[in-house]
Amino acid sequence: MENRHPEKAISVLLKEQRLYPPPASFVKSALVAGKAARERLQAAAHRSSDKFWDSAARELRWTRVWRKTLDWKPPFAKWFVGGRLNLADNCLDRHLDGPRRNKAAIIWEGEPGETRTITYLQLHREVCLFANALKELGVKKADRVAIYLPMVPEAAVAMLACSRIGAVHSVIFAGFSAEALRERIVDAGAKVVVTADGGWRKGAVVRLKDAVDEAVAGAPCVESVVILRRTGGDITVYEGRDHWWHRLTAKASCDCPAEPLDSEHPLFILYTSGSTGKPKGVLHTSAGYLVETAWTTRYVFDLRDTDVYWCTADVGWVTGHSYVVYGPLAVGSTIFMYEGAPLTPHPDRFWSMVERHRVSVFYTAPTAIRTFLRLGSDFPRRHDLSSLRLLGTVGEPINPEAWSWYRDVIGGGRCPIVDTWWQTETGAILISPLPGATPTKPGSATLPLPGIDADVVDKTGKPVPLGSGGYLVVRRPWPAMLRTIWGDDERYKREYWSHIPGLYFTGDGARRDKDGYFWILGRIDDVLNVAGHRLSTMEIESALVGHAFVAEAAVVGRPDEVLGQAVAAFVTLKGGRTPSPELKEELREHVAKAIGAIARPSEIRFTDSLPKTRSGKIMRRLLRELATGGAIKGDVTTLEDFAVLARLQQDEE
Ligand code: 7RM
Repeated sequence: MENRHPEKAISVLLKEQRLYPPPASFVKSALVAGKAARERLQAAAHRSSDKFWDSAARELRWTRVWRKTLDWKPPFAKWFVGGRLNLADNCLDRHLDGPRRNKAAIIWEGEPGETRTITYLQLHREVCLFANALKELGVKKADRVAIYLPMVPEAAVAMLACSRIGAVHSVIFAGFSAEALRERIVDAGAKVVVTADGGWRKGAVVRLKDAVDEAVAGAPCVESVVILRRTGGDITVYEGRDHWWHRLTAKASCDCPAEPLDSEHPLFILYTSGSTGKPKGVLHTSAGYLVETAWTTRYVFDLRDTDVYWCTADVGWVTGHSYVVYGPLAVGSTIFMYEGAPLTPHPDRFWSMVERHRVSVFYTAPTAIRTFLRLGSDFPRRHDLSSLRLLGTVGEPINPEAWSWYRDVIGGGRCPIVDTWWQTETGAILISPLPGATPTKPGSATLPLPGIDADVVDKTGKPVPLGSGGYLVVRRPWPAMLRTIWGDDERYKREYWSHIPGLYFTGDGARRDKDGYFWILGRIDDVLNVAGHRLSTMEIESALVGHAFVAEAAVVGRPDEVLGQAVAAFVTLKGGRTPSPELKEELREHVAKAIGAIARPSEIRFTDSLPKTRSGKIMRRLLRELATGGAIKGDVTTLEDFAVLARLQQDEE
């Protein structure tokens, strides 16, 4: 790719000057309150990161205490060496001796509208039953179990049942096709697949079992399929191979001691798309992962026992692993979980749920926020959102326009926003405000959390001066980091540890401002070079979205004889706005004014939607190929809506 050299310093042209101190009412009772408290934590972690993580680790229940905090043989890390614990024990059993015993662990709402509340005691029982059912199917320690379920409580039950007996789960997002599913099942060598007859999405049933049948036909490693009855639809049950969840658990004992597992026992594989070809199976292990997800859940979301916490991510993504299931349950929180689509049956579905369940902490993705912004403020304003006290975002840089709308319309101006930067590979949040202690700037993930040594460097690993752009790296290992790529240590070394000598390379470009705040510029592949100027696609997009008519924008570079690269922008308009040549011109000028003439798009294309992955990330690679006039090549299995691609290609003609 031609854009891999931001060491020349990414031109940083957008100026976001606003600074929001944590609201005083929030600071009053925050877990980390005020700058001094944050600096004390930071300093302690800096003096001895081992001691810092040791004390975080002591918050968990261990069956054997670790000998050594970190064993680092670059690039392979082991954390809490010699220790033993069990994740399900920490997420469930540990809470049963105190007041959390009968507290709601999960409050769930299905898309058709039914609700369920499951206490910690009940969840523990369900997990034990299902763990015994897995054992009955021959699942042993370290065996892989594929989970292909909708957002129902049983998804969490299945994950926790695996971790209870030391099986390794591989959750595959229920929106993936049979082929994507087969590829992941085979790569992991899964023995059992856990699925449902179907799930509800946008008022229709997604036929999960059909996809599993097709996938398993090409996956000889699979011995058994477990089917949860969710929609009650017609499916084929293959005698001998297939088992109903409710039949297995009806026969199972509810007595299932949690298996004490080595700190480095593999916990899960999660596939993430690489830049080319085969998806990467990111491997996470037990103790370090739980120590850091629990710590960040408590302190980034400032969680207490009275909160109702809602992270809108699907369990098929890392956010669903770390911040729907493991982190929140480890700290004994009440999780709200929703099965379906955000606008079903009405565009105010989310706000109605916030109101009815009194959600207090809400964590979602910028793409969702932009969707709501586009629909207008009337929908949230119909509901009482006063229960909210903290908002979070993850997944992409958030443009200041969406940030302000989120703060004012959803948060009523009183909720701090935590913009959390992390990756499937990092396992836990690494860069984020502490909501009672870090002043925020719209669009910045602010500062690395205590214990995290992140930096912005050039190709040789030298820090770039404040204000310039470069590569986002992490210098020292952290407990929840990936341990390898499943079955491919070489790829692990190559992808993460070979770009910049001795440092973990995130694949993201970033800059730090004069206060040391981190501004994520997006994937390095998304950085443009226009006439020798490094431009961040995100900054141009942000400028476009700053125009009153624009809902969403995606910017890519296309080769240009004169400029090196020319800026091509794909733009969707807000409801009621119509495309016109005049508007194109206006938008080009708008960008030139906001950023500078250098960033003025050579080309603007209006479209009714953008190609996205199912987690909401814009697939710029596809747009780049379109803008370059070429055919779409390479992996499109992660694309959410194939019709978008067809429409975009049609717009061409
Ligand atoms: C959690 C998750 C990781 C990539 C990462 C970034 C981008 C994530 C932010 C962000 C700017 C953020 N895992 N990213 N969070 N960019 N600000 N707060 O999304 O593996 O699916 O993606 O997402 O490019 O490298 S992920």
